[in-house]
Amino acid sequence: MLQYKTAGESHGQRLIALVEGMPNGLSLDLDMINREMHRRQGGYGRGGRMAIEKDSVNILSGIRNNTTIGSPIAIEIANKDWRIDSAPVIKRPRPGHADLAGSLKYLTDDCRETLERASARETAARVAAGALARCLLHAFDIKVVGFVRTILDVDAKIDPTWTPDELVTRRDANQAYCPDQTAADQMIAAIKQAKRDKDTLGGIVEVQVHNQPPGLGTCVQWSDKLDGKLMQAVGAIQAFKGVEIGMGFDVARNRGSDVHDEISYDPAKRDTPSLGFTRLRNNAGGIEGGMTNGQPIVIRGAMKPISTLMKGMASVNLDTKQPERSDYERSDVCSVPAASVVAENVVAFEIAAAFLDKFAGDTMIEIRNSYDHYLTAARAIGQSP
Ligand code: EPS
Repeated sequence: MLQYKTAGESHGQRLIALVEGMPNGLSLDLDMINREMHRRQGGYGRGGRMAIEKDSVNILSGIRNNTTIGSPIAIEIANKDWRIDSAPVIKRPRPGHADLAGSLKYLTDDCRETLERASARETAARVAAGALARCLLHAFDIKVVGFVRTILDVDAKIDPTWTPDELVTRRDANQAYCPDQTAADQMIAAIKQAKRDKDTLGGIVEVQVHNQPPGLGTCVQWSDKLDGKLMQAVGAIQAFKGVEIGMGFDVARNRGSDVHDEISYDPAKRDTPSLGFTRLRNNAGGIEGGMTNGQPIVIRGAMKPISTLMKGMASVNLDTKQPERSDYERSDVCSVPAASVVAENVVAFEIAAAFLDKFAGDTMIEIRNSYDHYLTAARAIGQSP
């Protein structure tokens, strides 16, 4: 079973990801992993902290000559801004942040006790684990691409015929990480205006997965359903308040005949992930019954605006209980582009985990054999032996 945990505080010594369940024999693409680390630090709307940090991974265990040996993989990312012991106390909780809920939970009048771990700095460790897992997906030509779909009221127009490679090229052409350049310009203008107004912005990110086989996930046990796992992974990113797959909440506003994706068969497509079972549309977002159905996975997450506002919001002082403006610390104006990198990589991790659940083995050799046997058998469904 592929799984990971993270450790580390925003201004602690370092961040850690511990990944367990990677098979033996997977060669790691460290350049790709560090590119993802770098992308997560970027995107328009980031604040001063990202000028300080230079995130890159140091893999401490589980590899030999950049190839996995089957043991747990410990990854560290250094925090240059390490000053947790001297960082100022925070007495005036920021609405929307973990400050107040955490102070009530941990019985403290200093919000820093909570915010250090609640901080989205921790997503650097999630990206490291997810990018590591992508090395496995790359070995099977499975592509995961994340991008910004919406910031405030600016919606990107995404052509459903764009291939994953096209999406990546278009996305990487601007600092909004948005494949629609016209929308990207408007998003950047909106972030500039929010900064002038001492305010913050949220938005919607989308992740697509292409070329994965059908049958990942399961309908058998609620806790193993792939849609549930993906929704947890995306919904657990700091500041995310909503997740939808495919048509999402609009399924509730339409009739069955307008929602479900009718099935046909095209023998010419037998060698694609659909195994020949084609659909005219993909409202299901690639998952039916908790399992991949051979269509691309489409998942979106809604991020609230950053809760640290330069102009503050109404709050109370935890000592006096008197009304005061919430505390302001150096912060981002909008980190939706960065969050799209986080979403992309946490989704990649869940797909890799589901892939290893289905094609399990101690070594890449066994996993590849299992995958090839499955595809051969699946293409022969309905044919007499
Ligand atoms: C964050 C506050 C800011 C962000 C940080 C998340 O950090 P600082 O308080 O040090 O200025 O820059 O994000 C990161 C450090 C990061 O790597 O993404 C918060 O309170 O969540």
